[in-house]
This record gives sequence, C-alpha cells and structure tokens, in this order.
Amino acid sequence: MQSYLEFSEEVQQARQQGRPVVALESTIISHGMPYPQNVQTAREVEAVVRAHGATPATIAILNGKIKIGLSGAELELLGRTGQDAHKVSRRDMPYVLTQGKVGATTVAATMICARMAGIEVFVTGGIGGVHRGAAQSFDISADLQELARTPVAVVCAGAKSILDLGLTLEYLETHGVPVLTIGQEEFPAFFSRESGFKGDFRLDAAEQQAAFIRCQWQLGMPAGVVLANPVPQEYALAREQIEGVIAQALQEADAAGVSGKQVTPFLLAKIEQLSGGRSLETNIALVKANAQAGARLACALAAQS
Ligand code: PSU
Ligand code: MN
Repeated sequence: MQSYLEFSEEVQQARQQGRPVVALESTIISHGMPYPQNVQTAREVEAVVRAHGATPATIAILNGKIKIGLSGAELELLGRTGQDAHKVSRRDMPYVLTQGKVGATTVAATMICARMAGIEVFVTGGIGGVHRGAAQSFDISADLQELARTPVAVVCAGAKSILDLGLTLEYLETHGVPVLTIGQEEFPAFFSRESGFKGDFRLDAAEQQAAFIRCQWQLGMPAGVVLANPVPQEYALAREQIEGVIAQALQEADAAGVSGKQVTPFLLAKIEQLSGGRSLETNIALVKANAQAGARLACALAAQS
C-alpha cells in the first residue's frame, strides 16, 4: 500500500515533525468548479489551512501514484483537465492507478487515501448523499458508505439539496455515522444555512470536536464523523432562491437521461450555469470557512494526542 503513496515535500516534513495535516479533495477542483476559479480556489484554500496552523494535503491520483500534497503544476493540471479527469471513488482506484490516468478523488476516495496516509481530518465543500428519487434509481453516493467504514473526520457545509437531505441523514444514522454541527443545531444545506433538519450534536469548539472524535475511535468504532459547518451568513443564499435552480437542474438531468457518476457533476455544472456567478462565490466562501474549521480541528487533535 505504502508504495502507491507519494508525499509532497511540505506534507512529508509536517508528518516527520508530528504537525497537524488536513486532507483536501480534488474532484471539487476538476468536476466541482470551472477553470480557472477552481485552481485559484484550491490555492486559496491551502493558504487558509496554513494560516490556521496546519499543513494542507490536496489528494489526487497521478502517474500511478496516490499524491498526498500537490505541487502548483499538479493543481493546474487537475483544474485544466476538468471533467476529462477521472472522477475517482472507491471502486475506481485500481483502474486509475494501474492505467496511469489523471484521477480526481471524491470524498470517498479522499477519505481512503487520507486514512492510508495517517491523516485524520479532511475538508471539502459538500458530501455526496442519497439522491432525490433514490427509491427508483438506487442512487446513493459511495461517500456515505465510506463514512460508515473509514475513520476520518469530514468537515463540510452539509450537503446540497440536489440530494434528499432527510434520507441522507437517515442513512448516516443507520450506519452509525455521527453528524456534528458547528455554530447552529440545524444541518446546513451547502448554499444555505437552513435545511429543515437537525444534526445530531452541536459542538462549536474544536477541542470538543476533537474529544468526540478521539473517543469514538478509542471505543473501537472505526467510522467517519461528519462536521457540518454552515456557509458564512454574508455569502449564504436564500433557500427559495436556490431551490428553483435546483429543481430546474434536476429536470434537465432527467430529460438528458444522465445517470451514474455523471449525475452529480452534471447537476453541479447546471446549478452554476443557471444561477450565474453567485453560487460559485458562495461555494468558494464555504470551502474556505471549512478549511479554517478543519485546520483548527486538526490542531486540537494533535494537541490531544
Ligand atoms: N457535492 C458538492 N460538490 C462536489 C461534490 C459533491 O456539492 O464537488 C463531489 C464530491 O467529490 C463528492 C462527489 O464526493 O461529488 C459525489 O459524487 P457522487 O454523488 O457521484 O457519489
Ligand atoms: Mn451516484
């Protein structure tokens, strides 16, 4: 397993010195945002992690290696390759590794790689979940199953309401994955702070979050933990505002017969297009806010170990 891992200089040094590291995913770069804002955002998010005392490790699969920490040129490659990069979830890893393809890791795959690299905290925008209409389509993101089995803390802004948030939370409950919320009791819906659903436990302080996570793992319960951090108020979109856009995006996906792993990227791009620049601005702001929360958590975990 270790022979597949390749650490950047910066991450390697942090590991050797026992300093906190935060994993970042790459599908958000290739499939989640347009070029060049995706590369710009990826760099800025890394800077936020550094500014809050941790080392960023953006993860991707390149040249048959699992890269833990990317160079500027590698970030640029992923951003430019965009949707032509392979969207790598758990099942795709052996293919993309052995075929030497450009692979952007989803929440699920990034969790797996972070775990292999000994990284406990991972920051993203939104997690995948149970899709609306899943009773017919069976479309449930592999991210949820990964949360059920891989002990990594995932900081996100909740999940987009392209998903069925109620069923997503039910699924997590069934699999014993706790959903912690930060700053409010309500589970946030990515673009907006409200979803109409509550998380399990509100823990605002990084020390409390770290204690919860440590306890869960010490109890021998090797599952992930979701930390849901609402988008900063000044960037939040009103729920009604984004719901119309989401409804239209879902309709267009249906009409175009989009299925499988294409569904989420299709919906993300449609929402972007239908809402104009506003949703992108929100998206960027929430990832940065998550980077701050994730860095604080990684520092608190390091202090407690
Ligand atoms: N949701 C978002 N933005 C994203 C994704 C999800 O709001 O960029 C990406 C993440 O990489 C996530 C993946 O892991 O999509 C989930 O895809 P699927 O629904 O096909 O499992
Ligand atoms: Mn799916």
